[in-house]
Amino acid sequence: ILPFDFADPFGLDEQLTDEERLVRDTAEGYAQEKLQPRVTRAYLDEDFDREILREMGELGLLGATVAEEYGGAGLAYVSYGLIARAVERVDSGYRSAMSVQSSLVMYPISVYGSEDQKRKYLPGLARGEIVGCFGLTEPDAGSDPAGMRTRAEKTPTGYRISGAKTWITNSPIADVFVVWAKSEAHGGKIRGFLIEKGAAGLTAPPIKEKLSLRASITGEIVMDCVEVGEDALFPEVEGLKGPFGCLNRARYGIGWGVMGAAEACYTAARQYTLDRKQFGRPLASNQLVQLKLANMATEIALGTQAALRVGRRLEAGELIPETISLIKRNNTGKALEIARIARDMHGGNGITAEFHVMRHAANLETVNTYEGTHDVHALIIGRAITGLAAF
Ligand code: TGC
Ligand code: FAD
Repeated sequence: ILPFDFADPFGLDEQLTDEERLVRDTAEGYAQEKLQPRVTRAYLDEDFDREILREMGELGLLGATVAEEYGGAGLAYVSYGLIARAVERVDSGYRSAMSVQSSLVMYPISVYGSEDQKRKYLPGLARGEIVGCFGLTEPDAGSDPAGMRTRAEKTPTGYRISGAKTWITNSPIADVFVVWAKSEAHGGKIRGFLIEKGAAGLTAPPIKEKLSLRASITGEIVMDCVEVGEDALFPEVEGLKGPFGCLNRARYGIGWGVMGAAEACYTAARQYTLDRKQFGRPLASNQLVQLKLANMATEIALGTQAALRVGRRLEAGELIPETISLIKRNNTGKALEIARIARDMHGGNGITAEFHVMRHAANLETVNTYEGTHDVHALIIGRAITGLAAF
């Protein structure tokens, strides 16, 4: 009989390779030493420090799965997941910045882009010298991106793009915008375009006063007859499978990332209830408290194993989008529940910035909504179970 490890009941650590442990330790070290000390101020001030992307770039944490010849780290999917988990242990907003740059900007350029696009953008994005954003959602097309209104019209030299995207992570500080639009020249099919900051008619106003994900910067993308050349078009992909292909990777990363936030809340609640005494004994000696901790440990152990399984299948070339929906949905829902309960277990202290748990809970409200809401992922899984689309 071996002892129970409260922080890793199923021995996740033993299931990793030496390289993966090294990546994890690098990401954990950076997140705890450099991100944790600045997160409270950033959150309260609603400020995203753009330098963070440069720091992540220096450590090879951006575009982890992108080939080394284009500046990526050439790592496999589990390593990418471990980076997301380490960063989100500090704040979901910092993981957001990393996952947008990696999965929603570098990934599509690396698989849908022309050779020129790859050489032009990927090395700078990998170093964090340039910032990217991903524009799919519109004011009237959130869960149903097929309903987008943004249009690209053909011009003699390229395209003229008009429309508005909203809720776009990093857009106010972006240098390059991945924008999805219906292209008249391609039979109204959705196509991807790379627009550069400074293009005439392009603006990206911030969305202020968020009560969640405050250490992440969010904005709109407003395109008023923005002219781009033919070289701005992703040549290799057409239809919604373009953006969904990126979302598969980002949602997978979220499946890992939220487990980091959940672990932060669980370990904080464990320590707090061991240290704090009421009725003459530690809070942790009460059955109700132990039940909550047992539930947290169980969900985290199951959630990380599920994320690892999906990661290993991706590494084997087995992409089953519904299994990604399963971990994005379930792990985020469980992490949100864990953060709310950890907040409760901290009593009055739990509502302060100093104890972090309420910040995680507030952040996870967004994570439950973006990249496909909790219910939309249920419908994706439901469609696969029944063969019937319910949306
Ligand atoms: P549907 O008919 O299901 O599919 C249309 C085409 O797309 C293909 N497809 C996929 N391809 C690859 N991976 C997937 N997961 C795919 N899912 C679908 C499909 O095969 C088809 O291809 P083709 O060749 O036949 O045309 O499309 P639908 O319109 O019925 O979809 C419905 C639904 C609900 C599944 C979908 O619209 C959906 O997932 N909605 C949620 C929207 C969403 O996730 N938005 C995310 C915006 S980005 C974001 O939130 C970033 S947050 C960043 C951060 O800060 O971390
Ligand atoms: P809606 O689609 O209007 O949904 C509202 C509610 O209705 C939800 O509960 C939903 O589950 C439910 N619902 C919708 N359809 C159905 C149905 N058929 N059956 C049952 N219930 C349904 N988008 C990007 O493109 N790029 C980004 O970088 C990005 N970053 C974001 C950052 C933040 C901070 C936030 C909050 C959002 C971000 N998003 C981004 C947008 C995000 O993807 C959308 O908010 C999300 O897809 C939901 O769309 P919506 O907000 O329009 O909600």
